[in-house]
Amino acid sequence: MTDLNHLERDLLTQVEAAGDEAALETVRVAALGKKGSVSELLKTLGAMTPEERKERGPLINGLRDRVQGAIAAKKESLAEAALEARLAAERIDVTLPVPEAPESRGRIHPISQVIEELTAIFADMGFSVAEGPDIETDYLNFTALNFPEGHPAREMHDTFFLAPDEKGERKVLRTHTSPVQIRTMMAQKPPIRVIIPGRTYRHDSDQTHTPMFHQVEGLVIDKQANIAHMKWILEEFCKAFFEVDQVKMRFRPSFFPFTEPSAEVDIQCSRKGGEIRFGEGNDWLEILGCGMVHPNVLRNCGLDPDEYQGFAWGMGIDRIAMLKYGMPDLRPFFEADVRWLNHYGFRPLDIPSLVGGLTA
Ligand code: 2NL
Repeated sequence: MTDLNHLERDLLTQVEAAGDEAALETVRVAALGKKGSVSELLKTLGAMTPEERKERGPLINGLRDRVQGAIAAKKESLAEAALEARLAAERIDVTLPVPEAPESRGRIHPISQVIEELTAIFADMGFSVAEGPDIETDYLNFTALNFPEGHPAREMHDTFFLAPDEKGERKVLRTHTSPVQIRTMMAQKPPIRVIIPGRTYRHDSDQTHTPMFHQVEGLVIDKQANIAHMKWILEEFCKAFFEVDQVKMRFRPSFFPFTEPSAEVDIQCSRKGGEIRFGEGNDWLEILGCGMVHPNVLRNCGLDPDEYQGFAWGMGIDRIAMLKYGMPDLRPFFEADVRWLNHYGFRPLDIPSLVGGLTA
């Protein structure tokens, strides 16, 4: 009797003391396993007389049931405690940044973005985009554009010439996008309204010049296309590109071989603390050159200057990108540094459109 009481108290104390499921399992095996203390007691019942068994049976079975019950209860409370501990220890950090969606990873280079912006603005005014080769003939790059023989731009000093071919012809890396306008005039009948964005090359390299840079030129040819149309188009372009409601412009007489008259165009700006703003202030900034297409150029393209006239303009894309987006140095444009691109680049889905503002 007292042995059974003693064993029971002992087992229940061990169950209570078990700190985790492994310790509890050890206690269970020691009591209820094949050779466990309680199992051994149960085995003694077989050798007893019926009277003895009648008396001892319920006591031993009772002991087994209570020990089993205590183990089951302890098992449940240990599992609960383990769950509580996990819940207390594990945290979801809701402040962790969500990774960018695959379709918005990567960055669009500012030059590409600005070309898209220009295209959206001029497309809205009925212009299409023309393209041409980077390697041009001397004729299309210079002669057709009314550059006289011996003009300084035709010097080795300024232009990248390729080795002469079997006919002795020296191709050039185009020094402007104008040859594409020549190609356009030779290929299609007016009215013509095109812009030509693209890579251009000059033998020039310093803080503000790279040997490869980008230009956009525009061309309008029609029977009556005149300077008033040109001024309107350029003003609408400047307002849309710099995203201002009004901007004063200044047309200064200038000279280009391919236009007559020619002008350089400044836009109104303010400069405060190194920051340039457009459409306000009393300062001026040169942004493009333009003019009425020279009659010789029209003739070179098979157009009769007495029937057709038009205007053209050209500007540096790299330069207007720097101005608009406040990029102080031109050189990183061409260094393929992902840190710079992450800073100044654009998200792939920020596609410029005039609907709801160019860069909304
Ligand atoms: C500038 C000035 C200009 C043109 C480009 C042009 C093209 C043809 C005929 C006549 Cl085919 N003109 N292009 C006209 C005036 C100025 O560029 O400063 N560019 C950066």
